[in-house]
Amino acid sequence: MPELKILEVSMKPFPGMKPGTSGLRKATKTFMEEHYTEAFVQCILRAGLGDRLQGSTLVVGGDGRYYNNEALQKIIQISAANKVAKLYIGRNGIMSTPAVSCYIRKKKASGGIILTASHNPGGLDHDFGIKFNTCNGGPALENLTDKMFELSKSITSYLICPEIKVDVSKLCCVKLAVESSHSFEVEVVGSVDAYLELMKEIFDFQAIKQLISSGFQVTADALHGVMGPYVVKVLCNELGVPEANASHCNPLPDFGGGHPDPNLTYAHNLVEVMQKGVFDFGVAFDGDGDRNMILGKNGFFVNPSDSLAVIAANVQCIPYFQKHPPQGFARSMPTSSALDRVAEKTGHKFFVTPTGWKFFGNLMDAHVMSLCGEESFGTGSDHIREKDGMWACLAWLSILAHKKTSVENVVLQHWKAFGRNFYTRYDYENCESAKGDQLMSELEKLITADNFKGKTFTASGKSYKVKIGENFSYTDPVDKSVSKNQGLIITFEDNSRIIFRLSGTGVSGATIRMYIDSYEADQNNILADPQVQLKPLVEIALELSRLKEITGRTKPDVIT
Ligand code: VG1
Ligand code: CO
Repeated sequence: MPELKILEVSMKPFPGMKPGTSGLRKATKTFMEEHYTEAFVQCILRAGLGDRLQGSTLVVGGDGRYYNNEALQKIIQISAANKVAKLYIGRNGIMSTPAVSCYIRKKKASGGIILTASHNPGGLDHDFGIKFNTCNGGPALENLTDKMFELSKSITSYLICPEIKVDVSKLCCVKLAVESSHSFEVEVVGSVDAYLELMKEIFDFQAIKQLISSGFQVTADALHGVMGPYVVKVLCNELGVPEANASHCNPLPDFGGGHPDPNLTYAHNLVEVMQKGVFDFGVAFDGDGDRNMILGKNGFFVNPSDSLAVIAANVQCIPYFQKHPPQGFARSMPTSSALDRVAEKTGHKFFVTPTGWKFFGNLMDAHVMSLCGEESFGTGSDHIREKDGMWACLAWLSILAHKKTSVENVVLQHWKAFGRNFYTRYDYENCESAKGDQLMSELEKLITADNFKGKTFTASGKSYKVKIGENFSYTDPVDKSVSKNQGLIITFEDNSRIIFRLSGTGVSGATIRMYIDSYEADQNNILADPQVQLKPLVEIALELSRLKEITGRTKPDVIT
């Protein structure tokens, strides 16, 4: 077999190749620019793997969005030229983010590359993205993504074997000989198999199957993202959910024109289906399968922060946690404090991290934390190092199988036992970048000034006295690295919080996120509507931030 040639292709560095909260996300057309994807992949390999690059093994997956396959072939060609030894690739380039994490760990791979912009819409006129995960299966930490960004500013060439083309539509193992006697292997693997095996080790499939066969009606919506095949194999084939109850399970390059984001706005289809009162349980997933939204009968919405707290309070329903009792719990800073109360009552260690899953990995690797989540519909445990949509769905089904009651009752019982955190998030998408920066810097000045503490604000008849105003900074307890500027927090005397952050996953302009968290211990009040209950704090937040004046926005795009 003649050896395949390695070419060194010259190029000019691209500006702004800075990975955000989760990978590099840009307009698809940017990734399609000549040399763009190649340059970033070269930066991942060189900066992400360093001296472990030669002879390394990588797992490659993706959510099937537009440009997935072109980018995948480039990764194959560049990996071969950079002396990577082996790639495991999900069939058709499809493998969810949690499944890639699972595969990296299972194969003891050096890392993985995931072709996804997650919940961002896909297509020629929308977004594409690339995430890099390290050998623990988790997203690359900031020190590595910073290295990638630094390299991207000076890189002037990349290595590629342009002759290689692998048919990824069939399960196969291709061995290739590359220039200077390097052997390179590509194995196309089933997207679901290894992941399904892991789920079977964690959950009692028999118990869930029994629940479903007893007439408990489950419906799932994959929003045309990567989860289609997982829903069919795990929920339908294994657990007996009729395929007719699984919607949008064919992955499409443009997600059928929608946002593959499982929230009340973008997964409104599921909301409407659930409101009809036929199904007992509804679940939707995001584009790359790491997020989940859980709904109960008649559309009862489980707030993601509550979902995390409920799972934490019911770990005994999950066999995995019986074998490995949870070490500790963690949430991201803007997530509601519902989990804090569970940790306090159950005596678990507890951590608050900045937004983004990468901050949880160190705590898990150090065995001090094993269950965590974010308000943005992400929940997971230390079975892998990513948030995991299907895992959350199965955790809920396990709890329901165990308690033999409705989703709504499980949540109500939780509020009765722990009190309720009223919570909401407002997203103002696509604001002008300069306005977003202005809002944050003016607000920071205001809330960190000496005279801010102790001030009282009143709106709609309720008053709140400031306990502290701060810009959240995190020191990783394991590696002691410091992450600054992680969001502005105003905490009041009753521990209610107003939080402002700029999104790190948007592609153009600024997305301003405003989060409101407020605790209610009074049992007579726990059924109130969060939007009514939180109105005074929303008004105070809008007043303090001058959001309307600065951005001109009178309404958020999404309310959760
Ligand atoms: C958002 C969420 C964050 C999540 C991140 C990645 O980030 O708020 O909680 O970890 O998306 O999720 P930001 O910076 O836009 O607020 V995913 O499903 O893209 O991997
Ligand atoms: Co995602």
